[in-house]
Amino acid sequence: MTSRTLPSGPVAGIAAGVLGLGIAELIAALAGGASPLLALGDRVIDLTPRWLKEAAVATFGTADKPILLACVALVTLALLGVAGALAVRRLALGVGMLLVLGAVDIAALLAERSGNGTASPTTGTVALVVGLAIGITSLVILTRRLRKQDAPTVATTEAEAPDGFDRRRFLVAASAVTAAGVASGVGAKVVTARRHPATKVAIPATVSPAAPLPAGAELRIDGLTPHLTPVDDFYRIDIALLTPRLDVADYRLKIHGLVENPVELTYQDLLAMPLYERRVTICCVSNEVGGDLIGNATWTGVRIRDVLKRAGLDPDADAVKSTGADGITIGTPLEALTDGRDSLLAIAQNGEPLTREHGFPVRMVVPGLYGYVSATKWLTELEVTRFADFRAYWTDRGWSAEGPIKTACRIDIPGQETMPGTVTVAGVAWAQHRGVSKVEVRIDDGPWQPADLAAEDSIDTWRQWTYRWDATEGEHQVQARAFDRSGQPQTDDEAPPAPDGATGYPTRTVTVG
Ligand SMILES: Nc1nc2c(c(=O)[nH]1)N[C@H]1C(S)=C(S)[C@@H](COP(=O)(O)O)O[C@H]1N2
Ligand SMILES: [Mo]
Repeated sequence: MTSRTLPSGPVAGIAAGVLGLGIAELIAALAGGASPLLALGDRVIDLTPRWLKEAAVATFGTADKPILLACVALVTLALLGVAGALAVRRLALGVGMLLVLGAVDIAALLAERSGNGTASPTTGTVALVVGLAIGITSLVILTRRLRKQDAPTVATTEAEAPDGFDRRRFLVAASAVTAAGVASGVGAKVVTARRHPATKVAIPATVSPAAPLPAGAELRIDGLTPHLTPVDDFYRIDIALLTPRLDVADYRLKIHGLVENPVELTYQDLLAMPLYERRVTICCVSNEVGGDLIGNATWTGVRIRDVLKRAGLDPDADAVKSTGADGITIGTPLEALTDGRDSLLAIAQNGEPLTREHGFPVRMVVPGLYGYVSATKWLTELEVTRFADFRAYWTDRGWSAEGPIKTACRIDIPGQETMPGTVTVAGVAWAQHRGVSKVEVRIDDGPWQPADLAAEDSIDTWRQWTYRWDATEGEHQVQARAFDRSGQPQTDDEAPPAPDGATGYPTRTVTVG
């Protein structure tokens, strides 16, 4: 579309809207308010039906959030264009539409949870109202010459434009307004990043370092998942677009509920307790068979049982309901936190303080349980309670209250094509807190053959495996299955992730030639 045929009404609407939103974002960022755009995105996530969410995650993986934001932005731009077109016909219609869009965003902002350390929804709302006023003013000015005095004629192209309309001047003005809006938006991003620099904290020495990695636990095969997952490659699952930004200076962890004496711990209090370092593989319940929503890291932190002991447990309790600053609630069996496994309030991942994405400053890590029932990030509260007395974020949405990780494995190599001859089949297998005792491979529904296992790191981590396959030309099906230490193989029942974890053999169709 050339500048000649660009319809002026929509151009004016989009320019005015971008300016208003940009200013709103900038004021919100400067004043510590919640972002109007992210609030809208969060409401869309909340209102999205579960089947659509699952389809989005299945299709886009962890890119689902940026794609969602892009969709929200596109729809918003389209609606702004409509508002501009309406404003040319009748100003009141265009302004009315902007007011409706603003009202929707205000509703989204007010529904935003203002947890410990997250930006204020009220301040975000004030910022949006200012932005809205500026947007409406810009719309009035930009479309002024496009409206005929008394005839509600459509005047969208130069030929139809009313007298006194200078298209070149209009486009210059619209571009300047849009540019100012974009600049404000970029400014908002910069301000937010500056305001919350990655907090520097030093992790004290641990009383119990992780055991050295056994020789032979890391097979170093090209294409095989490394035993330790770098933090930057670690999968991420968040319910919210607004990643909480907590400050260690005013961080408080409340431990209350069925306890003898409620406790409140600061970050310094936690650092002063004995720190343990352990390698634990955590996994998402949404992980499909063969999926990559799983990662292994060295976690450093305080044992949850030590913290609970400080508060003193009521014998009636059977669960801990934890809360994250993003508003999530997670229910964990008390037993998994006290039975002797190394359940941690982690403050570091792979030797570095947690990143904001992975729960800075404190998160839970519980060997053997899916993340949605155990791995609370941005942890602010532990309420000792009973499963009968509460529901958590995901159980409210149909997922099981308890989520032990199911024995499973993944085939990393070969890919879908390979050369004939000896081919290395390799992958990882996991059965957290039970341990992997065996992996088997079969080709084209033939007999199961034992794979070679890497040395075992611990029963709480995954284990690499390899198998040498004499591949002949043609299309073949490669399958694998893992066994836990009790000798129990993973099930071949094919089940989707909901409600308590996917099952079935990972299968790769390989073309050899
Ligand atoms: N506060 C908070 N904690 C959370 C979540 C979340 O959305 N908010 N997601 C959970 C889920 S479903 C999983 S699988 C793990 C993922 O942790 P990661 O993002 O560090 O990999 O965190 C869990 N803890
Ligand atoms: Mo998850």
